[in-house]
This record gives sequence, C-alpha cells and structure tokens, in this order.
Amino acid sequence: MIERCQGNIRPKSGPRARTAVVLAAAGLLAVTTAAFLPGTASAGTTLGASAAERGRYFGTAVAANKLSDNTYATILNREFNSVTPENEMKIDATEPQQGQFSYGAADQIVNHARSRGMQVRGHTLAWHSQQPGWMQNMSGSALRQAMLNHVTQVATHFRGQVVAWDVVNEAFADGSSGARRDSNLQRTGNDWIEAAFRAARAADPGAKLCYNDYNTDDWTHAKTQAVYNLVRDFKQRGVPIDCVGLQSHFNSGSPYPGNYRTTLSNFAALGVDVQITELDIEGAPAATYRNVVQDCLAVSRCTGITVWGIRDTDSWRASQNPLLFTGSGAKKPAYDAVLAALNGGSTPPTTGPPTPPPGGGCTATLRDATRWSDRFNSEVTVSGASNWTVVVAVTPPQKISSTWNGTPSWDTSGNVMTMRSNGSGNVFGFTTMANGTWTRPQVRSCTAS
Ligand code: 9MR
Repeated sequence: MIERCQGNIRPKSGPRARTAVVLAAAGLLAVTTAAFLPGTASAGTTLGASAAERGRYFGTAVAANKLSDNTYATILNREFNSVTPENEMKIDATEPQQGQFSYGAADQIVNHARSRGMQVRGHTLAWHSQQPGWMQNMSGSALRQAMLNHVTQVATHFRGQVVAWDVVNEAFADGSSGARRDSNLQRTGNDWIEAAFRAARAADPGAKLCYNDYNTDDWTHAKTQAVYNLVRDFKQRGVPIDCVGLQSHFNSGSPYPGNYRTTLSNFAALGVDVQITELDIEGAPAATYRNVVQDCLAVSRCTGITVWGIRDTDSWRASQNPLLFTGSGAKKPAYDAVLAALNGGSTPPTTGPPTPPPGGGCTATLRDATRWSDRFNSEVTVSGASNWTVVVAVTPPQKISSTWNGTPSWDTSGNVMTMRSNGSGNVFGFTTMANGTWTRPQVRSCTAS
C-alpha cells in the first residue's frame, strides 16, 4: 500500500507560532528561522493548527463561487488546512459533455488551497448522483467504459494535487438490507467499485483512495457492516483502498451514535485510514461536536475531520444551523468545543450540559489484549461508577469462551454478554473465540447501579 503523509499541514499563527529569529552575521548574513517554542503551554488557536499538532487535518467543504466573499475567505484561510470542493469535482461539473472536461471551478479551489498550504480532498469520481445527462442515459459496458475513462481523466488531471480521493461515493442502500444501492453504475456489474479503485490507483498512484458514505457511523447498522465487509474484502484481495470516509451528517433522524468510536476503530483495524468527511450536526450541540473530535483523536488512524461548510448559511441544511460559524461569521459554542478538544483540554462546552455517556452514569472503554491464532482477549475499563453493568456484543460466529473480574449473563443468541461488577474492581476481561472473524467486540452500554 502506498503510504503518504496527509500533507502540507503546517501550523499557522498563534501562541505556538513560528518565531522569526533574524541573525546578522558580519553584517552580511540574515537567516530567518521558523521554530516552535518548546514547552509552550498554550495550545493552538485555530482548528487547522490545533489539528496539525495532533497529526491531523481539519478541513471544510468549499464552494468556488464563495471564495470572493471576504468573510468566507477570511475564515477559510485562518482556520482550515484541508478543503474539499463541495460540488466542483463531481461528474456533472468535470465532464458536462462526454469526453469534454471542465476543470475551471475545481482548479480555482485547488489553487486557492494549495497556494496557502492547505491540502485537498477530491470528491468524487464515481457516484450514482450528480451525473451529467449523457451519463444518466447510459448503461452496460458503454457506461462502465465511460465511468472508467472519467475516473482516469479526472484523477490524472489532479495527480499530485489531491491528497485523497473519494473514489466511490454512497454505493450502499439505506435500511437493513446491507445491499448495494441500485443505480446505473451498479447495474454494470458488482465489480464496478473495485474497477473504479483500480483505475484511480493507476491514474494517481500517490493519492489515498477512499470509499465514502453516509449513515455508516453506527456500528450496529447493516449499512456500516456492508461497507466494513467491502473494505475487508478489498484488503484481503489486494484491491487498492487506503481509507474510508464517514460523512457523518448527524441530525435527529440519524443521530451521533454512542458507538461511533467503535466504528472508527473497527474500520481502522482493517488497515485503512478513517476520515470524517462531511461533518455537520443539527443544531450544532457543542457536546456532540466535542465527542466527535475526541473519538477521532482516540483512533490513531483517524487522520482528519472535514466539516461540510463554514457558516450555517453555507450549509446544504442551512435551516438546521449545523456548522461551527454563524451566518455572520462568528464562532459558535461548537467551535470552542472543537478547538478545546483538539487542544486536548477537557474544557466543557460553553452551552448546554455535556452529553451523558451512552447508557448513562458510567463509561466503559474496551481495549485489545492478547491475541492467539484462534482467539483473543479484551479488557474493559469502567469509570464513573463502582457498581456497574456493562453490555458487550461479539460478532457471530465469534463466541465468548471465558471471563474474569465480573459476573456475566447472556442473551439467547449467546452473542451479547451483560457483565455486572462483583467487587473485583473496575476492569474486567473476556476471551473471544474468533471462529474466523476478528472484529473487535463492541461495548453497547454502561449503566451505574
Ligand atoms: O452540499 C452539496 C450540495 O451543495 C449539492 O446540492 C448536493 C447535490 O447532491 O450535494 C451536496 O453534497 C453532498 C455530498 O456531495 C455527498 N454527501 C451528501 C452531501 C449532502 O447532500
């Protein structure tokens, strides 16, 4: 697999900013040195700089026609170190007529970003939506060929400029089926996704190649499992894939799930980077934004977060006020919570109570322990309660074969274990027989009693 730095991330001005040291030697030589102040306690003061200090990027979707808006551009240039063109790299924008490519608006964003040291995420090469009319009317091998040509041409045009591509977007159906979404691309054959990834790799071997989707945040959802199985299959068969994008559009119908961190870490455990690619949260609750950032920071292969727009008025869901800046460009409480979380502080959000941990009353954190050829141990640390009940689930055909430091009981499937404290402390453990499946067990809830 091609490893590539998440690129071009450099801290901007702020308390840890570069210090210009001008040395004059013999009255002739002047050297300007950029240095970080060692041991400076103060943290970064912008999203991008603070994310960079944690080895990550913080990005936003950008619309080319807003770059001339002074408020918009000022916030963009100050706060972010990654951009994703919101619509300008989509198929209808880049190949409006078959074989006639149009890159003006996308190039404008790429140039704006790269000239200021920001990286670019490419979005998106193959998608059932926002297809130009000519493509909507195609099918079969002609469509497959046209899709592959599109991937090749566009990825070639931006070669070396795009750090990561959403090669394929939203290819799975919603609901409980776990099936592929029906589309003209899907009807060209089930292998259309891997064909697109292979074409992208050939065209730009240096770009990270991502699969990107929404409603793939809750680990228990069929769609999440379906994407997980696709990525696992690709890794096993050597189909080029480097990252998974979780769009993470959260709202009352599709809320931030308590097992989000589990989802991030389970994808990462497949050997891919995980990126939060289109984050917005209805009402922008500071506590939820903070949780998302902390979840990403807790997973080393969660390499960055992109919010889907700058000001609430820039959002595709403007009426939900889901972003970090008001329509007039002021920082919202969610902004403060994100910045504090990036800076590693536990500063509570400035409005609203913190979201209680899932299950209420305590927090249970699972870590991988010893692994053998046929089984593995997990350890769960409980905080916030001394009498607790933790529910853990394993993925069939896995089976829990032994436990310690708690009193277990089981549901009828045998896959869900309820562990109660038995006076042995706040860490319990268990052994899982893998039976060929190495998915990490999930903590479903932690309840104080
Ligand atoms: O934010 C984008 C909006 O301006 C477009 O009208 C819309 C058209 O499909 O696409 C929006 O972005 C979508 C992204 O490309 C893919 N995931 C869902 C996003 C929100 O709809």
